[in-house]
Amino acid sequence: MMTHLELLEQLRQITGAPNVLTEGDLTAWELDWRKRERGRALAVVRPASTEELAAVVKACAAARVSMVPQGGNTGMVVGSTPDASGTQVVLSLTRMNKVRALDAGNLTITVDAGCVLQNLQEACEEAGFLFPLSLASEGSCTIGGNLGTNAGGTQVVRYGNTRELCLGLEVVTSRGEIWNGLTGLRKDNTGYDLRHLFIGSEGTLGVITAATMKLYPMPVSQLTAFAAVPSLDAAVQLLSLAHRYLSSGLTGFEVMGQFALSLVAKHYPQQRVPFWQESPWCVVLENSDNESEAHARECFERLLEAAMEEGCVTDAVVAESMAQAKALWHIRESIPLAQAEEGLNIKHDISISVSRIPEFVQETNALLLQHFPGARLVIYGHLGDGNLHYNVQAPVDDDQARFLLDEEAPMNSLVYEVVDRYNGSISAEHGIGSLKAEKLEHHKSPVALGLMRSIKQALDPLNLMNPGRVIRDN
Ligand code: FAD
Ligand code: 2HG
Ligand code: ZN
Repeated sequence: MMTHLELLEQLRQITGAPNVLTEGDLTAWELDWRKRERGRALAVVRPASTEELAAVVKACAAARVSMVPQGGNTGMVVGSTPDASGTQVVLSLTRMNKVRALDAGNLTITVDAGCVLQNLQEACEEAGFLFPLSLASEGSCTIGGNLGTNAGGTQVVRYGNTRELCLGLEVVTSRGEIWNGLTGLRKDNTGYDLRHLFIGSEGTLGVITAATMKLYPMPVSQLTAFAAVPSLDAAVQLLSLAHRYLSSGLTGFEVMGQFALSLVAKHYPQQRVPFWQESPWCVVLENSDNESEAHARECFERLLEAAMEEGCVTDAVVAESMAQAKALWHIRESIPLAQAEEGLNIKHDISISVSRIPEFVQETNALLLQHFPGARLVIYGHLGDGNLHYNVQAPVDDDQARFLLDEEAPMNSLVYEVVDRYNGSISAEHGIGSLKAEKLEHHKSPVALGLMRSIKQALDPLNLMNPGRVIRDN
């Protein structure tokens, strides 16, 4: 068997020595975004093409060295960083970042997996199209990572998750073969749809190297409103009205609790956060219109008038300019960053049916505060999709590290037990990674887990692709 030193030499020959990092400060690749775990890599390898990546995977497989695919390293569940063994190779895709082709007639774009999401959005915009995937991490996350996690974000209510935006993939398998499935076909029933196995597999089945994604016409007008709502019930009522009044124009519907907004006001005082002091909940909503700005405004005004009449909105602002719209969205997008400023925290990225969310929050809040007095609830998220970030910050003046060590496991059990009773999901959009791998075993049926293990065994028989993530080896 090849030694590690021999493998490193081979990797240098494939990618060039400067693209095999073994020394110096590797924090950017070894520490996860939430600073939950620090790993140690045998090497960080940065191939420039699919062929180079395939050769790297082949070499690692021959040496029986496991690999961790990594894009922007913005994942929330410790899935893209190596473990602490010093024996894993990080496959960093960020040098593979080109737009390969844009087919305007077919409304598709084909792009390397390491392309940063924002660059992809901008390339589409320059060509007059919308690529609707939108996350606060878009300045650094990659389309490969988005596909690997099946990321959600703020436009799912209209355009779906990353999975719904993808028509084809190119993948390097765990054996180092290249599968070219880059079709721009909207209909193709020729056997199992392999693309769907790799999407959301978090690097555990193979490495996504390119993708063909759907494009949409750029809406003529995009209007944003920020509304104060008296309760979560009122927010759900507003959502129903928004579906009715805006129909497919409704492209974003996010809810934000008062404490979540107070963190933005506290850590980013330059941002002017409307209504947070007087309202327990706020909603940011977006109306995209293909007719005209005047039409978009008219629809929004009718919606907000009806909502105020029904008492589900107490106050609202509609952005007057693109800059104002951006500022309102920026408030929402700053919540995870403000939470990170506040300190280490516990995240529950859960989904349940929209109509049951108010009841779920009321019940879980009461249980949680009974068992963990003083815990501070940071509740916000993609209400339009039934996805809440039901997060928890340590009590004021408590030691955060101690809080996580002692309280995270029992708190997760409590929250997820309620999620189960509501037939919900313990991971709506962030995935499983290593943080939730043990939990998955308690929340999936033995049949589902058995099928997942069979897929893993078939596609990665040597368990070299991101081992221990998603489905554990036991
Ligand atoms: P990484 O973090 O590098 O990797 C994530 C996972 O995908 C890992 O398991 C990794 O092994 C795998 N992977 C990476 N690249 C590939 C590849 N080419 N082939 C196969 N597997 C691969 N997520 C949401 O869903 N919605 C949000 O609204 C959202 N908002 C966020 C806001 C902030 C401020 C931050 C920091 C994160 C947010 N995230 C959100 C989480 C994160 O940005 C997404 O999960 C994103 O899709 C990860 O992309 P990445 O390139 O950073 O992937
Ligand atoms: C968001 O919606 C992201 O802002 C991050 O998914 C959520 O930090 C979180 O819990
Ligand atoms: Zn989210």
